[in-house]
Amino acid sequence: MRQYKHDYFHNLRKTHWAKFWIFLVAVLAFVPLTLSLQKQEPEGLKFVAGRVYRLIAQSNVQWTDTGYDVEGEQTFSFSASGGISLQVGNPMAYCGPDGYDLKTIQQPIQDMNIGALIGKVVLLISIEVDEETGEETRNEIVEIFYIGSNRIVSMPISGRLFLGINENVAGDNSGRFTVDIRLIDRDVQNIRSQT
Ligand SMILES: [Ca+2]
Repeated sequence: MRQYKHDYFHNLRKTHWAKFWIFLVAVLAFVPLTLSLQKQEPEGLKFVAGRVYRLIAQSNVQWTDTGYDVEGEQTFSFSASGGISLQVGNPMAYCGPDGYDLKTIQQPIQDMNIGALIGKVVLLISIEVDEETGEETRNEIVEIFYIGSNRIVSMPISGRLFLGINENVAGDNSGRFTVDIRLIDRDVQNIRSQT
């Protein structure tokens, strides 16, 4: 009887351990499965203070990804040149980085000239991929700001820097702006503000 009792509890304990291991394996198998549903994007390039970077803003797409990441509060000087047409074949629709002397409600920044150089910073929170359709949903915070031909801008948030044209219908445009951008050194900024 005593022996039977011992075997009984021993087997019971073994069953519990077996259940535990099955549970653990199931959990470990599930973790990479859920992680694969959250896509990651590679980090962008970083600006080094004081250096001048020459970037391009294409006019026939609304936004050009610069490939660079910025940090909130970083201050940059922008200097842009070049010319674009806001409507191919229309010689009147030509403008430089300050834009065309017209403001419409159908443009990203409504109180600035149409066609002007603008920028945006996109902070990606997550990319969720629908398992069945493969469709991606990007959860992101977007801040748009004005640049024009010459301006110093403090970044509103951290994220990927895009350059764009202050116009919604970009498909019929031609040309591009050349944009020289320089990260202003924080120490130099501090010295300037103290003097
Ligand atoms: Ca256009």
